[in-house]
Amino acid sequence: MILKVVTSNPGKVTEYREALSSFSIDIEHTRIPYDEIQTSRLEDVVENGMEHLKASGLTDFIIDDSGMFVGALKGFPGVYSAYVQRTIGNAGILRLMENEENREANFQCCIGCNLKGKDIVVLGKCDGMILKKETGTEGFGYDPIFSHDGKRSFAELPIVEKNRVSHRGDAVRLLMKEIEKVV
Ligand code: ITT
Repeated sequence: MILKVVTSNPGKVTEYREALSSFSIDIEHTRIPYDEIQTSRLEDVVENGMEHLKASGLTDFIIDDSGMFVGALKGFPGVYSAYVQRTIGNAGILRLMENEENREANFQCCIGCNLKGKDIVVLGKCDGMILKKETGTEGFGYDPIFSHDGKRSFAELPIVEKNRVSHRGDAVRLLMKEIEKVV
């Protein structure tokens, strides 16, 4: 089976390729821009994106909208994670978290999958914390400042290990349970 992963982020593609290879699903990186509506729910962004892509004739694809939600910042950057990463970046988040003892944060990944004419939407989660400094060189985005175990950042984990514990890995496992019902 081949699934197109529609994203501008090559880091996501690498993670999907690794996570789905054990299910004999091949990944085709597809870059088609689609509007990301401004809303407080990742699922709304994904459902809207799927409608847009299906209307353009695309089938058998995955899209992914993810966000990092920081407790002490009342869930910020959350659905604004892409904009915040592009503007203030990891250094900006660390500045906002200076002198903050509550480091609790979570990552969420919403996957929308269109397969054999059916739509599946799942939400994966990973609880963790914001580190005090950037660490590691793997991964992308917020990986150097996010840790699931308080010890190593996501950017210090080999991809197989990140997929085992991450929001995206969790979402893929939920997705596979649903795909098994469709195929
Ligand atoms: P597409 O929307 O084109 O798929 P994007 O990178 O804009 O790519 P998102 O909107 O889902 O993706 O991501 C929001 C931000 O969160 C963005 O800056 C990502 O780099 C970051 N992000 C998403 N998943 C992440 C992960 O697993 N680790 C670290 N940062 C992540």
